[in-house]
Amino acid sequence: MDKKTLTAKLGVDGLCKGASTGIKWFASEKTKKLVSYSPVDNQPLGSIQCADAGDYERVMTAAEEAFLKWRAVPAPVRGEIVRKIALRIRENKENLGSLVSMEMGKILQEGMGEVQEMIDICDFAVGLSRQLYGLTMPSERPEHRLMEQWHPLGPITVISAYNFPIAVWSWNAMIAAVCGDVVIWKPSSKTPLCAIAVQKIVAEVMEENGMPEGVFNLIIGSGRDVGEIMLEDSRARLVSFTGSTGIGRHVGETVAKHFGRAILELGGNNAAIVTEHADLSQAIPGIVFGAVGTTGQRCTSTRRVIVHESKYEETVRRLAAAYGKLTIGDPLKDGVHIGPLVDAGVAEDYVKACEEAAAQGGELLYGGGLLPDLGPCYARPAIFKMSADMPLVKEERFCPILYVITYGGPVENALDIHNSVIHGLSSSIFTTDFREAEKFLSYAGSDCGIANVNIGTNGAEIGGAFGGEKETGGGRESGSDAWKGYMRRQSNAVNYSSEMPLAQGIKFDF
Ligand code: UN1
Repeated sequence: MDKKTLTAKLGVDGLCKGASTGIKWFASEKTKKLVSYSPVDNQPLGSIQCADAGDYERVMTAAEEAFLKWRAVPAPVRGEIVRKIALRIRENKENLGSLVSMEMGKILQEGMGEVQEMIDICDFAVGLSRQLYGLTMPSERPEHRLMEQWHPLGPITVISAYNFPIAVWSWNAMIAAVCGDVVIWKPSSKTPLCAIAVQKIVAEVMEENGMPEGVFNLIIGSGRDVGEIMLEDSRARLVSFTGSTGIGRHVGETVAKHFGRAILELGGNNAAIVTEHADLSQAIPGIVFGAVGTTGQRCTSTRRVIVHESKYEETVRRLAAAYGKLTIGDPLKDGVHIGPLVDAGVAEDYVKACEEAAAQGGELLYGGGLLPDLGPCYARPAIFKMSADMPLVKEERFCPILYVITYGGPVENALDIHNSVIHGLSSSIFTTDFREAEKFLSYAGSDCGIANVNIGTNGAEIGGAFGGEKETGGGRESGSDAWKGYMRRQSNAVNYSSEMPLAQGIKFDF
């Protein structure tokens, strides 16, 4: 489908307004217009009249009002609404997946995969809506009941990044919605149209089902006009932020000042360990997809390969051969493996990263450089041989540059290198030796939030809690019991005796 037809179909053609409380859209006349460019052909895809502080206030007021109604809807009924949202997203899977590809640049397969993640988290949330369990505990006092309940938290803010323009919102918003929270979404200014398209689909379902305006809200505006205000606003009880460690630190500090909660999904410097017992027929495809999938722009992308010296030659030969077979080009075309980077700025960062790798003594093993004939955002992925102590290896660069580092001796030596970076998001080990695998998974193994065996670092399923340690921020979202972060826990003690005994056996007679 051509650009025009697709954007018209999804209602993101023409000048879109930057704020929405559901089916209502509005935006200040005074703000700048934001033009969204497609990195595929470097042409404008659409434009937005940005929201300002006044628009944010209107959104937050609607959200607060909606919260009082939404929290009163029984959780399984909220789940039923989410089920209907999932059905509508299913109907729009191809359109949304294509828009993600056009606006962000990831290949259509991955664009569709992203929409699939949305569908999956909706389905998960539907089941969850009947399982927001609290525990009951035996009371130490006679004829007393001790239990806990989970209550809706309030309005929450989701600030998402360009690399997963819609899925990350859904992991937060669909869980938050069944929990009874209302959501204000601030998407990346690099991918606003994807957010508008999703907001429209969701708003339609809410309207059709007679649900209040203000449960799902969208705000597109600059950091200066709305971003800071959102972070400082204590009415938002939780801020879920996905982005860089640098900005995440500021988000965490600002939210902490008003004792808000923050879920921080920040950078990663994810490594795959390839041991002397690795099956390279698994390791190579896992590493290749990990390093060049999404053109290296996932938080979970593989940045480092820590390979046993006995496997170095073969690993490098096979990696280079695999890279040589990859097709770079229009992400919407069949057979293309690598689309463009999101914009020319990131392409420039990539060139700089390659220059730094070489300047620090890295040896270029494959690729590197931009492909200007295809457009300003296309790049050929690079593999460098590096040593673990080179400064660049300790940093996250959000582009398809892969560092191969060797280790000798037992797997513990690989683990030392593995854990020597500031981030702690995702990790993997390729081995057929169960002792090595178990060491990697043990308390003395990987220090990351995600640790995989014979699977690459990226492509986590929604069923697990997603997030990481250290300067990755510590937050968890998506599956498992991550829902607890979106609710308010309350411990309850109930006395059904006619006495008034105190806990801890205290006597306080008068
Ligand atoms: C991200 O890069 O911000 O695990 C999220 C993965 C995806 C999500 C990545 N499910 O690679």
